[in-house]
Amino acid sequence: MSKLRHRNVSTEGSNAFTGIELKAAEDHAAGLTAVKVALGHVFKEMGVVRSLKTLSHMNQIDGFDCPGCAWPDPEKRSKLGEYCENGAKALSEEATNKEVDANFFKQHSVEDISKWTDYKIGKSGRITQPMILKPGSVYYEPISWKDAYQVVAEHLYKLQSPNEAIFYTSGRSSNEAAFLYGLFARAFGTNNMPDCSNMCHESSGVALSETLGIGKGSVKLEDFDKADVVIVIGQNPGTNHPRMLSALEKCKANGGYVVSINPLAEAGLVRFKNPQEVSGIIGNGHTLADHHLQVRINQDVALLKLIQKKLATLDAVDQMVFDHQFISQYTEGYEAVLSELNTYSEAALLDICGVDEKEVDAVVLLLAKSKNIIICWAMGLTQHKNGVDNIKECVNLLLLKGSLGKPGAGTCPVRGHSNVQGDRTVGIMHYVSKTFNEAVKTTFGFNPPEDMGYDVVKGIQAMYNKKAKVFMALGGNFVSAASDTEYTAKAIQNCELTVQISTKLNRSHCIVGKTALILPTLGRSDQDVINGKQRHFTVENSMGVVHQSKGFLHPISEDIKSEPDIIGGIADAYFKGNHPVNWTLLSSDYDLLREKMGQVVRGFENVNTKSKGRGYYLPNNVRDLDFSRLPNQKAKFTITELPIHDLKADEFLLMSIRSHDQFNTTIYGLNDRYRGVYNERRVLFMNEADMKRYDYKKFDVVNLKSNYKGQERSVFQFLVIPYNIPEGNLAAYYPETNPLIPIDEFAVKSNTPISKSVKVTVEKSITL
Ligand SMILES: Nc1nc2c(c(=O)[nH]1)N[C@H]1C(S)=C(S)[C@@H](COP(=O)(O)OP(=O)(O)OC[C@H]3O[C@@H](n4cnc5c(=O)[nH]c(N)nc54)[C@H](O)[C@@H]3O)O[C@H]1N2
Ligand SMILES: Nc1nc2c(c(=O)[nH]1)N[C@H]1C(S)=C(S)[C@@H](COP(=O)(O)OP(=O)(O)OC[C@H]3O[C@@H](n4cnc5c(=O)[nH]c(N)nc54)[C@H](O)[C@@H]3O)O[C@H]1N2
Ligand code: SF4
Ligand SMILES: [Mo]
Repeated sequence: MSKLRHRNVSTEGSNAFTGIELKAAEDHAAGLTAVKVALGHVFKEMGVVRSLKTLSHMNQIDGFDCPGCAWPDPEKRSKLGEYCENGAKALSEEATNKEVDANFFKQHSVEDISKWTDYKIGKSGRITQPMILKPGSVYYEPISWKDAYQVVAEHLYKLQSPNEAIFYTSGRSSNEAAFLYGLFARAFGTNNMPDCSNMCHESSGVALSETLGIGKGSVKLEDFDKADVVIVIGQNPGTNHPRMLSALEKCKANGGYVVSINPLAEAGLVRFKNPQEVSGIIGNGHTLADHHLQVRINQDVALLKLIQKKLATLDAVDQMVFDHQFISQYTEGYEAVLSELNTYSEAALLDICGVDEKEVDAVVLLLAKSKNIIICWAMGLTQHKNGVDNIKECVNLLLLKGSLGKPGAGTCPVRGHSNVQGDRTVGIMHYVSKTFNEAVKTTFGFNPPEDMGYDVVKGIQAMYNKKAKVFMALGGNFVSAASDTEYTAKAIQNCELTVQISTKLNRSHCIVGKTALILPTLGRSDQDVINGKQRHFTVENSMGVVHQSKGFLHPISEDIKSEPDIIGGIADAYFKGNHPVNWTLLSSDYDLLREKMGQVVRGFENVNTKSKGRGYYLPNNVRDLDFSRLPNQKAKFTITELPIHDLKADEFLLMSIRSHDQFNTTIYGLNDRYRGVYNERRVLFMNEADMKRYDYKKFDVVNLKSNYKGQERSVFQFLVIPYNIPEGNLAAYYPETNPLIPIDEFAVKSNTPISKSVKVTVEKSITL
């Protein structure tokens, strides 16, 4: 447990064990257990009547969008309920009856709270009133909204340059809130808008923009019904996007195949029982993944090159494997990629990726005869030093097969937070878009700044070096989510002011600047009423559908405000009427806000009307096979290199992953049911051969260390458990392992921390 300056707070909380139990890893996802577990969580937090009523509105047309992941809703919504176990958990977490109020903060100092586990902190409840932590104090005190806004305004005035302020966003915010927040940051004069996606799908955005001209995926939900093959690579949908399993199921029902590429044999991809079908409840479910390629951590480029090389050999015979018509009409760089593949031997690639050759060959044959291929991916590809290249190799494969811009084919980066894609679309970005800025100028009458802002990593470094002094967060849990926890904590503590606009309590409310504010906000499921009229907002899902979302629950407190109202309040206090934008009007009238958004953001014209009902698809050039935005008006094949890790003899590659009972830093519970781990998060998944080699027994207590550029970082007290994971690879949960990830180790071009390939050593813990 580490102690930090000016308040004696902990970055980690308690690392005491909670009573581990292991069972066989489940070989299927969903099924009746999922329904039971889901309802158990919801009833406990919300009560039975309130839960059932609320759940019946989730993901329904005219209801509210699930606060969980960004997976889209189907055209037809099931009356039985259109949500999964983890959606229900996300709702119960947000809509809990428990309150974090002034009394709570009187009883618990930030020092005390910080020593709790993330699980315990999160379970405290919903924050019900604005609070301030004054310099030197360890107890938050109540503050009025007006005074809170004034505190922010005064700190902003004191800055020597607008670039000393940082405006972070997490992907739960609505389009309206994110647009207004970005507008305020620009009006204030900075592009310092780091976003959770910098730690998430930024590598996808960079790779897809460079190769295909749009930083988003191209498939629609119905494409899964038409695909010959869906490849799921570096993603664990059974836990993180559970309703995606229904889409995979449909693909298979229509004769398609599913291929999983993952160091772990994740439950959802192996077998799946659909609780909405009787057969799913009483039967055994059915196999989802027809092939599982158990790749070594971060050796996907080797595997993808091997697959392409083998496909090229087959194509050389009859020119029937690749889509040569597509390649010549729409792409550039094909010959270069093919000759680069020739520089590798199949044996070498096979050896590097560690996959069984028979399995690779089976997949190659399948791909050779398939025309419509979808590739889905998530953090298993993006969070590596070569995250951008990982995705470029996926694009190469799709280009070879002409699997873009037609039904049943395309790119599918599966997004994390429910509106992370929308937040970026409406202007949360640290880089500068000339067209966006010009539209802001025309619509609002001020000049947005033109210098590049900080992303997450650069923002942390700026705070650490005291170049930034005010940190504001529209949602999220920055300290726990970012890499290099100790460094990040110190960076935050260097700030003069930190402001958290939050629904629930988390560690980032304890590890704060000299002055800290908590501004409580409405969640997805809450009714947003002003002057007796209910407002709704819009979100964009992972497939570019913009639709409306309308809360259902009466808010837990009268003293909570909507995100736009809070941003408007801050902007008003800062500008005091001396600005071309009427912030009070714009923030309170969402219809007006949307109208203005339509004048600035491409695809948002008439969003007020178009977003009603099922919503509408935003423009997507890949769907139209229009690559005119790219330098040579062609989609681009790219050449990538194999990643080099230079592991020392005793070093492992560690991936930090999510358990089944968490949403990022929010811990729903202590079980990882699908992997068979119960009542404990401090576990280290290790191959049995490695355990033998290093003489580890099940439940041995170990510490993990990373050593980059001579700097040692450690986390303590993890229980070794034998698991089906490639030799030399390890897995443990995020955020417990974040202190091991150096701040300056991130993906080339996207700056995404290397959360999935951290070099570590393991040592037995000496317990006294
Ligand atoms: N219930 C729940 N849902 C969530 C979240 C949550 O925490 N809980 N988080 C949301 C967010 S923000 C996001 S970004 C997504 C995250 O969704 P995922 O990316 O599915 O989440 P992770 O647990 O990080 O899992 C990464 C997967 O990649 C695999 N993997 C790791 N390294 C490699 C590699 O080198 N190669 C390959 N091929 N595979 C690898 C891991 O074994 C694991 O199966 O989920 C979203 N949905
Ligand atoms: N080691 C490691 N680190 C990682 C990852 C990893 O796989 N491994 N994954 C990365 C990824 S993919 C992501 S996206 C980031 C996540 O980073 P963040 O988005 O910063 O973290 P979350 O845990 O999602 O934030 C949860 C908090 O958001 C607040 N919140 C919830 N709903 C709302 C809302 O509607 N409005 C507002 N204003 N606040 C709300 C609550 O206070 C809650 O405690 O973490 C990254 N960090
Ligand atoms: S798949 Fe994602 S969006 Fe759909 S109900 Fe589950 S958590 Fe919510
Ligand atoms: Mo994410």
